[in-house]
Amino acid sequence: MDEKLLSIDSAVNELIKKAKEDGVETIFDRKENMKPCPMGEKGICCRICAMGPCRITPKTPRGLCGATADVIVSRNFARMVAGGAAAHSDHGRDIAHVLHMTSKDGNYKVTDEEKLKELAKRWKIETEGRDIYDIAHEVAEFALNEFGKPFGTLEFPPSLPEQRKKVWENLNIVPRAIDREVVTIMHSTHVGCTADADSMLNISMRTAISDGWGGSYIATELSDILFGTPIPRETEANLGVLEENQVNIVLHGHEPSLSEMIVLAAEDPELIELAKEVGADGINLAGMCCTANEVTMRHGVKIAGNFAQQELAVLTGAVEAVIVDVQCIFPALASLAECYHTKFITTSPKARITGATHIEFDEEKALESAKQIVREAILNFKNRKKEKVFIPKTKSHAMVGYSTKAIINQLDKVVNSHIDKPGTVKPLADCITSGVLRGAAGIVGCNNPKVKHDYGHVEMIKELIKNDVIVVTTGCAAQAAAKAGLLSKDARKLAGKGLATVCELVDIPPVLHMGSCVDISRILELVGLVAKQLNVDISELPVVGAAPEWMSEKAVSIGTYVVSSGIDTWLGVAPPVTGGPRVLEILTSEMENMVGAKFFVEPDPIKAAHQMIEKIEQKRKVLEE
Ligand code: BF8
Repeated sequence: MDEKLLSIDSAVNELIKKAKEDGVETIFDRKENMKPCPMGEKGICCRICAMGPCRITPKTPRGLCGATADVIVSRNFARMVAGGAAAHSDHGRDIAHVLHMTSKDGNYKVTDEEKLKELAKRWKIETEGRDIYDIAHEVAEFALNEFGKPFGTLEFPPSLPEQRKKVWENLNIVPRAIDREVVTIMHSTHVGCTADADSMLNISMRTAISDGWGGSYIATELSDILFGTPIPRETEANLGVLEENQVNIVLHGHEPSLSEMIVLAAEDPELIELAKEVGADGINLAGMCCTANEVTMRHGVKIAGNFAQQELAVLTGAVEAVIVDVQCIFPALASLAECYHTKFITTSPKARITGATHIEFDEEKALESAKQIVREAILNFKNRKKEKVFIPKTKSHAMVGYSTKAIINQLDKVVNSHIDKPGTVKPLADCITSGVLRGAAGIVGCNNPKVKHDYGHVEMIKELIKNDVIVVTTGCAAQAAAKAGLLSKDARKLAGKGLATVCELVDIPPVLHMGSCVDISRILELVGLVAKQLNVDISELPVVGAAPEWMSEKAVSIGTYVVSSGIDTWLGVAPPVTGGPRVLEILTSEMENMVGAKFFVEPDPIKAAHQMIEKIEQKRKVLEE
């Protein structure tokens, strides 16, 4: 294994070296020995019933039931969409339950009353003269109904252009209730149901749309109501944010209902005192993966790293606890933590991990629960072994927290109030139509050891901003950008002239951090508003998407709803569909006729960026006609 080739991040390479010295294994070692199954890679292995597993080969071109390669591939793809949509949407549901739990004197409160009232009005919930918590509870009930209502279709937000809705109506892919779409996939992929790739992909699009414009959108809006709509903040990113003399707690996972309470608990004077009693200078929180995005954009909590760095945080020997809830958590953390003093604390019954310390997070007694967890971490400080500690120096400055509202606030700085109304995306739309900005790109998604760590994200972003394409980013891609200094206002020196000028005038970095993966709904909202401003469909905008290092089922759902929303999307890793020629044809070609966008697969991020720029220029021509 050549460490130099594994990451563009020096902190990662230093810690991979330490792993060797310490005699412990990480994902980078496991990757060496893992040979992905060639059948699985093409999507042509069917494990849906017990007659098989059936593998499609030239000798066995059909499964025992007669399913063709395309049927098998399309079912496997649909199940990935269902898994991803379920994870995002269940997160949204949990947040809705927390909103339902809010009270004036409780741990969970309404923070953004204005947003709550706006949403209530949209959903025709009375707001006049009512207690804010009565409104909150009714909004929560309305949201919860969106998951399982028996009749009607999904309640779309006003950012969805009418033209887009028409496209979906014509294809009969307007989602009904969110859970219903996930269940429909599980049913349709059962043995003896859908055996038609075209139909299977239509069902997949409908489910994915229910994630992006439904479950994820709800997760974002309700999180903002509960914990505040993000505003631009300064932070720092990379493992260098860990502190030698403090109790280091890494918050990893997704749902802000846990992390928000840990942030509060870590500010408790008694616990800070306890930290001092055990010999530390204080308590240092650092985020990992999407939880990092949630707490950094609302509190400026520093970012320890992204998906591929979770083991490396433990390897520093300076982390008292890794506290996790759901999604994207390596089970490997349990055995790795045993080699150090780190407590690996699971908190959700949805994600229990053998070998972890399980302290169930009780939302009814949220702060008390959070304090108990933080106390565990503090008491563990005494077990830290000085000789095992190595904290890399690397960290970068970053600006985070560009919610749509925050972006509009920034744009208001350049509005000539004699001509235009403030509070709209018009200045952004004007920059795009005038060509000062050539277009916009959403760079999102994970780390995947099939790609040199962070290389895909960082190189693609650099190439795009150099060519006057403004970038918005979420998830682990956002953290790669943060670590590479691309979320800093200084990064405007890497931007083309047009983008640099806009950044200067509007006082923003060229790459805007929009949050966690469920917050891709913020990107949908922004592009939807720009499309409405220009009275066009989203598919007509010079806007593209990419997931250069994607790996999760959530990313499959995201990619599918982004393309279904009319945004061409580039993947740096091929999805497991190459064994189904019809499936491949639909995803990479025919979807364009259906929804006005399609998937592209290009492992080289620079080449992909140029394909994206070419697409942007094609769309500009049509827009300018
Ligand atoms: O939801 S980008 S590795 S952390 S799946 Fe996971 Fe991928 Fe990171 Fe957040 Ni998103």
